[in-house]
Amino acid sequence: MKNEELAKILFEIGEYLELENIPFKGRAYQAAAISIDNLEKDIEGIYIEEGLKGVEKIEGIGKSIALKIEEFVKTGEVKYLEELRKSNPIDLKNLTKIEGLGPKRIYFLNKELKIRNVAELREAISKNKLRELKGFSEKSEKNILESIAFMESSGLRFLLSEVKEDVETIIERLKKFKEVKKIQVAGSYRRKKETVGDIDILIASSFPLKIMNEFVSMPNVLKIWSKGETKASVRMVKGYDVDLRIVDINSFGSAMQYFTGSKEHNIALRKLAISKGYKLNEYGLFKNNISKAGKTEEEIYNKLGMQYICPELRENRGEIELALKNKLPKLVELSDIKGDFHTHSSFAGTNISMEEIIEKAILKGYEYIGISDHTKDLKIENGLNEERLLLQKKEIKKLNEKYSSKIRVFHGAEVNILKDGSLDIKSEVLKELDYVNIGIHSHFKMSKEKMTKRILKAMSNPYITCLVHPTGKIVNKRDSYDLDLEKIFKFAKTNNVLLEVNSSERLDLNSLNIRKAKEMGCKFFINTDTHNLRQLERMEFGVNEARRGFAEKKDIVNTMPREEIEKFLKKK
Ligand code: DGT
Ligand code: CA
Ligand code: CA
Repeated sequence: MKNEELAKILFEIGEYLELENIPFKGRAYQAAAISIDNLEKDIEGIYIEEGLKGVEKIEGIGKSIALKIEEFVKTGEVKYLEELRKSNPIDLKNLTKIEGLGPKRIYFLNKELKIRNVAELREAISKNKLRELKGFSEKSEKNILESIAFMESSGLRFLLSEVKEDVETIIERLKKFKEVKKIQVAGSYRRKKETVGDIDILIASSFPLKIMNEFVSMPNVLKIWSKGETKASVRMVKGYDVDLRIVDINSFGSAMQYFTGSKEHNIALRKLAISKGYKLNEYGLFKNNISKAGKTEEEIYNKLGMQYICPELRENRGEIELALKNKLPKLVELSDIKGDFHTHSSFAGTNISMEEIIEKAILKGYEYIGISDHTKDLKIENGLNEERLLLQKKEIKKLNEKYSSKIRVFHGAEVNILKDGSLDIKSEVLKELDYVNIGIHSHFKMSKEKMTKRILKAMSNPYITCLVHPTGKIVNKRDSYDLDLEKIFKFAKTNNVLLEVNSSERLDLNSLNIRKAKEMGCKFFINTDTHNLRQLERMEFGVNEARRGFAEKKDIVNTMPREEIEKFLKKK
């Protein structure tokens, strides 16, 4: 039922209207919100059966609010709220999240101290300004600060790699109960987004009570936000939330479809369903109130006359149109990857020997592995100079003899792009390597023009194989440098320089850039940037990004079999 979601929207509209000092209208929206929240019937059902007239019959709902409800049922959103949010300088959405602050007090703070957002509120408190106001005290200042801190910590998004193990443990644990018929993770986690806000778990069961109890008493639950018959939400010790929903097995597919999102994908899909005479919601796909599909996601997409869309593509970025035309790309898979071209050995700065890297790569079933230590400008990593690179070449030759029947070892390096775009290793030595990665590790702040020129100059060296972590971004830590990526992609295409999809917390290139580069004809390495043996396992996170970027096997060079890639690298 969408009643709850609609009630929230109406309530927020009411809050804005109160804030704009139109209390009468504001209260009308809030009364409507309460009325919708208390409704026993599904508002969508009422609208579909009885139209606008039926909606107007609901207590407290007049013509103008009924029209908003109609818009919501049809499109999943109410534009009026977006307009209010945009036109109003006060960040009500975030300010009302603070404990003890409702619209009235926020309005008061805005009038007295011109506070518009959380940052300005914190600033005012730091100057002890709130305690001077009627209804506020030193104590309430302290409470507000605490609440802001909490809110900000919960506003953090987590890398998929940070939560993956925990999520798998939770699933394993809940799976054991015989009452659980099906269990799956939905939401952004299933779409394999680079970061997730919270984790959404879906269970099919006819005995929700028992499962709810088990869920909220799992180890590492810090706080229980809510626990109902079919819905619960908890905060885990690490700081993220897990939402659980229990549904009927017959609508498990439609619930998965709905809760996998993204919201944008769902809104577009629902519109499409309506245009074909269906109604789509988390309970199923209906025609004239008769269920036509819902047990599996596949049957829903098929009934709508389209290919199944895998979760990674569900962002409403053209995937629906492609699926309707039967033209979705066949995305690259983790099992397509035959080697890794970004690993750091103890020959330079790490604790893992080349042998260890090679043996782990053999265990993973790779056909080849590249060793790419840092070069001399990177002193903290004990970067290699020309002489030591040549020494390493001899070592790798021996290793290739030792492991020849099992794997091919490629000798590379991660060469620094210096401030002026030159490289810190001479071309005569670069020529001796099997491949050359280049990347930026210093002087991040430069004008867009200079930075672009710097990278293009480095890429123009004829021995370069791949530009690694092209934008310099690190998720949750550092923004990308100012850069004309289109120029870089164009140059990469014409000069046969690969672009890296780095699987570490950099996730660079990210999905949007991968897609753009692919459309411009670029090819990629997906690499792990391994500094310890465990990190050799993080290839999947780069593959996720590539998939979200519509990349296919043919776009990713390290899916080539050994002989083919040997030829490819020789050409350089
Ligand atoms: P997150 O948690 O911020 O990383 O992102 P999601 O996509 O996991 O979002 P979440 O956890 O708020 O909701 C899970 C899914 O439920 C979402 O992807 C789609 C569906 N959903 C949630 N709210 C709405 C909504 O207002 N309208 C529609 N159509 N779907 C929604
Ligand atoms: Ca989520
Ligand atoms: Ca959620």
